[in-house]
Amino acid sequence: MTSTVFITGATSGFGEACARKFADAGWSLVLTGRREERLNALCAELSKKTKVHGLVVDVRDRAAMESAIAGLPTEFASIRGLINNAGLALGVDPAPKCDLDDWDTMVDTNVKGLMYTTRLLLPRLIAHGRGASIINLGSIAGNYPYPGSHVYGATKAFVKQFSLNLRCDLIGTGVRVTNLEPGLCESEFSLVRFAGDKERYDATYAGAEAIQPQDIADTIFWLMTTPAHVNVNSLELMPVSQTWAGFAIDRTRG
Ligand code: NDP
Ligand code: 8X3
Repeated sequence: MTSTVFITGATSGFGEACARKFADAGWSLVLTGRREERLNALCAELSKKTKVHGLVVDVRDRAAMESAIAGLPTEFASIRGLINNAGLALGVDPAPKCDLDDWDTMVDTNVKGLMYTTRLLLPRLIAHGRGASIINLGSIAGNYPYPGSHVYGATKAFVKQFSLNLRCDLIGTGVRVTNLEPGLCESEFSLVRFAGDKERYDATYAGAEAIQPQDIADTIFWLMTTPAHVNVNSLELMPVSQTWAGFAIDRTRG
């Protein structure tokens, strides 16, 4: 039987690269995103290679997620892989300058959206059993603090602990869970974070040889196709150019 992968946030970046990668490998796809035009164009393109079902849905909308998943056509009903990828960062200002609406949006998307998708698909993943996988898009921001990360990093720390905790509850089901923790990757992520500021976007990646969405898609494909008895709990990736900057010290105190 053909395997089906459910990818949230397939309209750009990692999600889109994953859709292409899994389509090339002959998997069936359920693709989600809010931008209807982009999603439809991708579905139309990939349906020349494999079976594709597009869902224009906002992961923050619990009722819409419930009905989209409940209404999956029979041929897409059995899910072997879930890529919980939809997510975003908004801003890098220090916490006292932040807009609470932005914080709400990050929590609603990165935490609650991921939570809804996971819970709604768990019965299908468990029914698939051995060989099924959940790949959650965490981040280095969930592992290390940096200025301006505040709520974004905290949402990714949630993703890390949720992933580990899920493993406990999925014992005996055969369903695997991985928290994938990338560092600097080139995608629209930074355009969204910098509210469309292309100059800041360009400066972020200049000379850094950042990880590309294709690198992430290759990694996720590998994670989902490792032998069924192997679970990669966490996997942190950085471009070679990226390391740590050390601790900050306030020297105005004496
Ligand atoms: P992109 O901005 O390129 O893609 C984000 C995707 O998420 C889009 O398809 C977007 O689709 C979707 N999305 C955002 N909000 C919602 C929502 N409310 N409902 C449904 N879909 C939504 O970013 P990346 O591909 O780089 O990021 C993917 C994931 O990887 C994110 O979780 C991010 O935090 C994480 N990550 C990114 C890193 C990076 O440096 N790029 C590093 C580490 C982790 P649409 O707007 O159409 O809804
Ligand atoms: C995205 C990576 O370093 O911008 O999660 O937080 S970082």
